[in-house]
Amino acid sequence: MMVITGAGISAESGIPTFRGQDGLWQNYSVMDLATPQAFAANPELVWAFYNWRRNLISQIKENPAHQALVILEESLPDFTLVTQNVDGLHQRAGSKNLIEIHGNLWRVKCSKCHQRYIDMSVDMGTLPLCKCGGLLRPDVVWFGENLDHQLLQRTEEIAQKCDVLLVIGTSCSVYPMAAIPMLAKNRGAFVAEINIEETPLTANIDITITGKAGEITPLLVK
Ligand code: BV8
Ligand code: ZN
Repeated sequence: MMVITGAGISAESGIPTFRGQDGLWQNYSVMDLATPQAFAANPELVWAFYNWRRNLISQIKENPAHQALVILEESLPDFTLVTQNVDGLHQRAGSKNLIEIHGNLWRVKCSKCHQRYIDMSVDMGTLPLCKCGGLLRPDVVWFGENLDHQLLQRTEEIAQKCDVLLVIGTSCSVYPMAAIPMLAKNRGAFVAEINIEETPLTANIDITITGKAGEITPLLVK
């Protein structure tokens, strides 16, 4: 079994989605902030955005959907969870076989020596520096940046061999991840989605369960 999750699975924890009406941050679009160009032009603004998210996530809890996926993983012989989220909630809930395909905002990497490490501070200041003096950045995949090649390859392999794929809380609008569900479908997987609204997948997959991830996922797992 393979599960793919997006921002919708964290919505009931209180983290705004990227495309919801609540939007993510004041009147900036993530597309303006989650890019290497934005970071080069205005690192303080981009760090203010990520510190705002760190602060928000540190105050909220993972929800029944995250927890249900941990139970599902424990009850199946072969289970992989691929998340597009960078909030770290799946890890916090206890998911083990987890691929964080777009990185994790609790990990930072140095623009100079490329060292990566976890830093759980809720506010890293406007221009956090590495021990080597280089400017630190969130270790997430920004728009226009390539995904980690190994992780993407592993994700494609699993999509091609899984029997069942469950897609939860993603608008399937960000590539290359958006193409993964149909890759599984075209290789014979049974594909289901849980979402509060239709997505580009809805017309092409086996089952769409319309509802909130925090309510549906635990029922499905039971
Ligand atoms: C790449 C980390 C090669 C950052 C993220 C033009 C120029 C440059 C690139 C492009 C371009 N045109 C297209 C591209 C490619 C681009 C892309 O796909 N753009 C889209 C917008 C068209 N992709 C990339 O740039 C990727 N890299 O392609 O490299 C390359 C190199 C150079 C030039 C070109 C290509 C990198 C993509 C990764 C970006 N990083 N995150 C951070 O988060 O800080 S993506 C970020 O947005 C999230 O991680 C997530 O993946 C995505 C949001 O998607 P969702 O998770 O689906 O969330 P969304 O809000 O959209 O939807 C929520 C869903 O939940 C909805 O369906 C809603 O109905 C549902 N929902 C809500 N509540 C609930 C619910 N469901 C259930 N229960 C609920 N309660
Ligand atoms: Zn460094």
